Amino acid sequence: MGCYVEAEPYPYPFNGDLRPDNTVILVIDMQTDFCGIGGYVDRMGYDLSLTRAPIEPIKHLLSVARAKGFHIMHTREGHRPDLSDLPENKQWRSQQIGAGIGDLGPCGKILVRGEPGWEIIPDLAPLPGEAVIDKPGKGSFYATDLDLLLKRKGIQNIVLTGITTDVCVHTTMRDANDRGYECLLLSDCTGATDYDNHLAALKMVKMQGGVFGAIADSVALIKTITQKLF
Ligand code: C5J
Repeated sequence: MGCYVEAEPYPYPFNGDLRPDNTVILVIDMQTDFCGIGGYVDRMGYDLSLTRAPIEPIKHLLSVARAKGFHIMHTREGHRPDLSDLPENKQWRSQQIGAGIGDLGPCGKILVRGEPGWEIIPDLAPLPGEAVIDKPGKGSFYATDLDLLLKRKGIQNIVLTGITTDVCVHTTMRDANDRGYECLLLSDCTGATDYDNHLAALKMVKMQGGVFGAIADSVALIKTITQKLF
Protein backbone atom coordinates (compact mmCIF):
# COMPACT_ATOMS: atom_id res chain seq x y z
CA MET A 1 0.00 0.00 0.00
CA GLY A 2 2.60 2.52 1.07
CA CYS A 3 2.28 5.89 2.76
CA TYR A 4 2.38 8.97 0.54
CA VAL A 5 2.02 12.73 0.92
CA GLU A 6 0.20 14.64 -1.82
CA ALA A 7 3.13 16.55 -3.26
CA GLU A 8 4.56 17.98 -6.48
CA PRO A 9 5.80 16.74 -8.87
CA TYR A 10 5.18 13.26 -7.43
CA PRO A 11 3.55 11.72 -4.34
CA TYR A 12 6.20 11.71 -1.60
CA PRO A 13 8.23 9.67 -0.81
CA PHE A 14 8.97 7.99 -4.11
CA ASN A 15 8.74 4.51 -2.55
CA GLY A 16 5.85 5.10 -0.13
CA ASP A 17 8.08 4.24 2.82
CA LEU A 18 7.22 7.10 5.18
CA ARG A 19 7.47 6.17 8.85
CA PRO A 20 8.30 8.09 12.05
CA ASP A 21 11.47 6.05 12.54
CA ASN A 22 12.93 6.62 9.05
CA THR A 23 11.90 10.27 8.69
CA VAL A 24 13.23 13.48 10.23
CA ILE A 25 11.62 16.90 10.37
CA LEU A 26 14.59 19.24 9.98
CA VAL A 27 14.05 22.78 11.27
CA ILE A 28 16.67 25.03 9.73
CA ASP A 29 18.00 28.21 11.36
CA MET A 30 14.83 29.48 13.08
CA GLN A 31 17.08 31.89 15.01
CA THR A 32 16.47 35.46 16.10
CA ASP A 33 19.24 36.51 13.70
CA PHE A 34 17.07 35.38 10.78
CA CYS A 35 13.56 36.28 11.93
CA GLY A 36 13.75 38.49 15.03
CA ILE A 37 13.82 42.23 15.61
CA GLY A 38 17.41 43.51 15.75
CA GLY A 39 18.87 40.30 14.29
CA TYR A 40 21.06 39.83 11.21
CA VAL A 41 18.24 39.82 8.62
CA ASP A 42 16.56 42.81 10.27
CA ARG A 43 19.89 44.69 10.27
CA MET A 44 20.23 44.03 6.55
CA GLY A 45 16.90 45.79 6.08
CA TYR A 46 14.69 42.94 4.93
CA ASP A 47 10.99 42.54 5.63
CA LEU A 48 10.83 40.30 8.70
CA SER A 49 7.27 39.22 7.98
CA LEU A 50 8.66 37.01 5.19
CA THR A 51 11.01 35.05 7.43
CA ARG A 52 8.49 34.99 10.29
CA ALA A 53 5.70 33.56 8.12
CA PRO A 54 6.72 29.91 8.70
CA ILE A 55 6.80 30.16 12.52
CA GLU A 56 3.17 29.18 13.20
CA PRO A 57 2.99 26.42 10.54
CA ILE A 58 6.24 24.88 11.87
CA LYS A 59 4.99 25.11 15.44
CA HIS A 60 1.81 23.24 14.56
CA LEU A 61 3.66 20.65 12.48
CA LEU A 62 6.10 19.99 15.33
CA SER A 63 3.27 19.37 17.79
CA VAL A 64 1.73 16.78 15.44
CA ALA A 65 5.05 15.18 14.43
CA ARG A 66 6.25 14.94 18.04
CA ALA A 67 3.02 13.23 19.07
CA LYS A 68 3.50 10.72 16.24
CA GLY A 69 7.10 10.01 17.26
CA PHE A 70 8.90 11.47 14.24
CA HIS A 71 12.55 12.43 14.59
CA ILE A 72 13.02 16.19 14.96
CA MET A 73 16.33 17.99 14.44
CA HIS A 74 17.27 21.67 14.42
CA THR A 75 20.15 23.65 12.93
CA ARG A 76 21.76 26.95 13.85
CA GLU A 77 24.03 29.01 11.63
CA GLY A 78 26.77 30.74 13.58
CA HIS A 79 30.45 31.22 14.19
CA ARG A 80 32.88 30.75 17.03
CA PRO A 81 33.28 33.81 19.27
CA ASP A 82 36.85 34.28 17.99
CA LEU A 83 35.51 34.10 14.39
CA SER A 84 38.24 31.58 13.50
CA ASP A 85 35.70 29.62 11.42
CA LEU A 86 34.42 32.67 9.53
CA PRO A 87 35.67 32.93 5.94
CA GLU A 88 37.03 36.41 5.16
CA ASN A 89 34.78 36.83 2.15
CA LYS A 90 31.65 36.00 4.17
CA GLN A 91 32.62 38.59 6.77
CA TRP A 92 33.48 41.21 4.14
CA ARG A 93 30.19 40.77 2.30
CA SER A 94 28.18 41.07 5.51
CA GLN A 95 30.02 44.28 6.34
CA GLN A 96 29.20 45.71 2.90
CA ILE A 97 25.47 45.35 3.62
CA GLY A 98 25.78 46.92 7.09
CA ALA A 99 25.42 43.78 9.21
CA GLY A 100 28.98 42.62 9.80
CA ILE A 101 29.14 39.10 11.20
CA GLY A 102 30.78 39.36 14.62
CA ASP A 103 29.84 43.04 15.01
CA LEU A 104 27.81 44.12 18.01
CA GLY A 105 24.11 44.69 17.31
CA PRO A 106 20.94 44.92 19.41
CA CYS A 107 20.92 41.11 19.81
CA GLY A 108 24.60 40.76 20.66
CA LYS A 109 27.35 39.88 18.20
CA ILE A 110 25.80 39.05 14.83
CA LEU A 111 25.70 35.31 13.98
CA VAL A 112 28.05 34.40 16.82
CA ARG A 113 27.47 31.26 18.87
CA GLY A 114 26.19 31.91 22.38
CA GLU A 115 24.81 35.38 21.58
CA PRO A 116 21.08 36.16 22.03
CA GLY A 117 20.52 36.67 18.29
CA TRP A 118 21.98 33.27 17.49
CA GLU A 119 19.50 31.41 19.71
CA ILE A 120 16.56 29.53 18.22
CA ILE A 121 13.39 31.57 18.84
CA PRO A 122 11.47 30.50 21.97
CA ASP A 123 8.36 29.52 19.94
CA LEU A 124 10.36 26.78 18.21
CA ALA A 125 12.78 25.85 20.99
CA PRO A 126 14.16 22.32 20.65
CA LEU A 127 12.90 19.80 23.20
CA PRO A 128 15.34 17.69 25.22
CA GLY A 129 16.54 14.81 23.06
CA GLU A 130 16.15 16.68 19.75
CA ALA A 131 19.54 17.10 18.10
CA VAL A 132 20.76 20.63 17.39
CA ILE A 133 23.35 20.95 14.64
CA ASP A 134 25.68 23.95 14.74
CA LYS A 135 26.91 24.87 11.30
CA PRO A 136 29.30 27.57 10.13
CA GLY A 137 27.93 27.61 6.58
CA LYS A 138 24.70 27.63 4.67
CA GLY A 139 24.44 23.87 4.16
CA SER A 140 23.65 21.68 7.16
CA PHE A 141 26.11 18.94 6.18
CA TYR A 142 29.27 21.01 5.71
CA ALA A 143 31.53 20.79 8.80
CA THR A 144 28.83 19.09 10.93
CA ASP A 145 27.95 15.58 12.09
CA LEU A 146 24.43 15.68 10.59
CA ASP A 147 25.06 12.88 8.09
CA LEU A 148 26.50 10.66 10.82
CA LEU A 149 23.45 11.22 13.05
CA LEU A 150 21.02 10.54 10.20
CA LYS A 151 22.83 7.35 9.22
CA ARG A 152 22.99 6.13 12.83
CA LYS A 153 19.21 6.66 13.17
CA GLY A 154 18.40 4.97 9.84
CA ILE A 155 16.86 8.11 8.35
CA GLN A 156 15.86 7.88 4.69
CA ASN A 157 13.43 10.80 4.40
CA ILE A 158 14.14 14.45 5.25
CA VAL A 159 11.30 16.96 5.57
CA LEU A 160 12.79 20.44 5.25
CA THR A 161 11.41 23.45 7.10
CA GLY A 162 12.94 26.75 8.21
CA ILE A 163 14.69 29.73 6.72
CA THR A 164 15.73 30.82 4.27
CA THR A 165 14.20 28.81 1.41
CA ASP A 166 16.68 29.96 -1.21
CA VAL A 167 19.82 29.83 0.91
CA CYS A 168 20.22 27.45 3.86
CA VAL A 169 17.17 25.32 3.11
CA HIS A 170 18.08 24.89 -0.56
CA THR A 171 21.78 24.26 0.08
CA THR A 172 20.83 21.59 2.61
CA MET A 173 18.24 20.01 0.31
CA ARG A 174 20.62 19.81 -2.65
CA ASP A 175 23.35 18.23 -0.55
CA ALA A 176 20.90 15.81 1.11
CA ASN A 177 19.58 14.80 -2.30
CA ASP A 178 23.10 14.07 -3.57
CA ARG A 179 23.64 11.88 -0.52
CA GLY A 180 20.58 9.79 -1.44
CA TYR A 181 18.10 11.16 1.10
CA GLU A 182 14.53 11.51 -0.14
CA CYS A 183 13.61 15.16 0.46
CA LEU A 184 10.34 17.03 0.92
CA LEU A 185 10.33 20.83 1.22
CA LEU A 186 7.25 22.32 2.90
CA SER A 187 6.21 25.53 1.16
CA ASP A 188 4.38 27.09 4.12
CA CYS A 189 7.05 26.07 6.66
CA THR A 190 9.81 27.91 4.78
CA GLY A 191 10.40 31.56 3.88
CA ALA A 192 12.98 33.78 2.21
CA THR A 193 14.08 37.40 2.51
CA ASP A 194 12.61 37.92 -0.96
CA TYR A 195 9.23 36.40 -1.83
CA ASP A 196 10.07 35.90 -5.50
CA ASN A 197 13.17 33.97 -4.46
CA HIS A 198 11.00 31.78 -2.23
CA LEU A 199 8.76 30.98 -5.19
CA ALA A 200 11.72 30.42 -7.51
CA ALA A 201 13.33 28.07 -5.00
CA LEU A 202 10.14 25.99 -4.85
CA LYS A 203 9.96 25.92 -8.64
CA MET A 204 13.58 24.75 -8.96
CA VAL A 205 12.91 21.69 -6.81
CA LYS A 206 10.06 20.58 -9.06
CA MET A 207 11.88 20.74 -12.41
CA GLN A 208 13.21 17.64 -14.16
CA GLY A 209 10.66 15.41 -12.43
CA GLY A 210 11.74 16.59 -8.98
CA VAL A 211 15.44 17.20 -9.41
CA PHE A 212 15.99 17.75 -5.67
CA GLY A 213 12.86 16.03 -4.31
CA ALA A 214 9.27 17.18 -3.86
CA ILE A 215 7.19 20.10 -2.55
CA ALA A 216 4.06 19.97 -0.39
CA ASP A 217 2.54 22.08 2.36
CA SER A 218 2.26 21.12 6.00
CA VAL A 219 -1.49 20.52 5.63
CA ALA A 220 -0.79 17.68 3.19
CA LEU A 221 1.91 16.15 5.39
CA ILE A 222 -0.23 16.40 8.53
CA LYS A 223 -3.16 14.85 6.69
CA THR A 224 -1.03 11.83 5.76
CA ILE A 225 0.58 11.31 9.14
CA THR A 226 -2.61 11.73 11.14
CA GLN A 227 -4.54 9.29 8.93
CA LYS A 228 -1.90 6.62 9.23
CA LEU A 229 -1.75 4.32 12.28
CA PHE A 230 2.02 4.19 12.68
C1 C5J B 1 21.25 33.09 5.20
C2 C5J B 1 20.12 31.14 6.03
N1 C5J B 1 20.26 33.43 4.40
N2 C5J B 1 19.81 30.53 7.19
N3 C5J B 1 21.15 32.02 6.04
O1 C5J B 1 22.26 33.75 5.21
O2 C5J B 1 19.47 30.93 5.03
